[in-house]
Amino acid sequence: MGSRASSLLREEDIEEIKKQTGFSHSQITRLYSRFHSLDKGENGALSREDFQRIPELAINPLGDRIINAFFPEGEDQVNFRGFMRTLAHFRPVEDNEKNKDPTSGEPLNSRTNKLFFAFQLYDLDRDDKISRDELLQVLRMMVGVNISDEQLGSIADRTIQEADTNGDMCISFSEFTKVLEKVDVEQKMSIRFLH
Ligand SMILES: [Ca+2]
Ligand SMILES: [Ca+2]
Repeated sequence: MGSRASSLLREEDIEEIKKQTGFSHSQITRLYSRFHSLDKGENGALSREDFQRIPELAINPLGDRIINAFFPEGEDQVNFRGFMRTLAHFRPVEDNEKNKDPTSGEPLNSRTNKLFFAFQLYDLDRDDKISRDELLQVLRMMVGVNISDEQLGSIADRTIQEADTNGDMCISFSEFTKVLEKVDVEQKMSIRFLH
């Protein structure tokens, strides 16, 4: 099983994914076997149902939103490269990356990219703003049923009031960034991948 999976991944593909995502060679081959075992259709791509079999996502209140983030707009399949690009946002920032050559481009796991990933979980219509309604939807998913609509509404209003500096009653990405200025996003949005 394992050898069959890794034989489908060519050495040059691994090198390219390594460059693009910062994952190590062994992480890529390990994630490839995971990808392969989730790929029930055995067509080299994952569907939404394939993702729903990942227990960590099945129990996450934002699981569906996170699953959505793996799919390019309008598509219902994601290949291994796309899978790895999305996962790369959750790669912890290693010490040796902190003073990297700035000309090599912004890595997918940078603070800004992690924040933008989180922002997009809210911005369902992708108009680059979080509206009150979009915020409410996420709040409702996170808090469950033990809180009234009225209470949720006032949490949403307060959050927007605090974040909204240009007075359009929506939260832009820069307003979002400002609110989370003091939050350790790098640490909160990281998953430990085995080396
Ligand atoms: Ca929006
Ligand atoms: Ca605003």
